[in-house]
Amino acid sequence: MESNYKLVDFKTLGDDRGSLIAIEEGYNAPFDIKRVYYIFDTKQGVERGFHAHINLEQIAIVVKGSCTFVLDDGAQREDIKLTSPNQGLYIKGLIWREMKDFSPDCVLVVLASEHYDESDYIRDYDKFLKEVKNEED
Ligand code: T46
Repeated sequence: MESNYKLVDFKTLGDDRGSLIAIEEGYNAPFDIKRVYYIFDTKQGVERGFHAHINLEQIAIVVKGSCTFVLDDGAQREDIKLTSPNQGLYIKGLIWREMKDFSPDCVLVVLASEHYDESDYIRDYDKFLKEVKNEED
């Protein structure tokens, strides 16, 4: 089965003035981008997330600093540390996510395929496991 998350590399454009990365829907973003949000000034020791989404597709990019995503597909958990604006973490559907180890300067930008909709969130881990099982049956 194809994984519901993967790291994607972005081509760095630039010249002697510095670097630039462009993300365009249908090119290096595999969905229509309806929403952009960013997380910054995260206090030391804070952990965020602790939910899954039913349908949402997202690309998370650390444009400055670093943080770690813990991704859980209901069978396995994996830590993915994001440290570079050249890489994005693509996540779709039923993946439980937690974010931790934010550096004080971390700016985490997220591109999303849908407008904000609280009904797309599963914030209870047991409910998430049940949804994964339903999807498999
Ligand atoms: C995700 C991870 C990576 C809005 O009003 N609009 C928005 O677009 C978002 C993303 C959040 N909110 C409100 C909802 C909450 O009252 O902002 C507050 C904080 O959101 P939340 O606690 O869901 O933040 P995180 O960091 O736990 O999760 C966020 C995204 O919500 C989520 O989709 O995948 O980042």
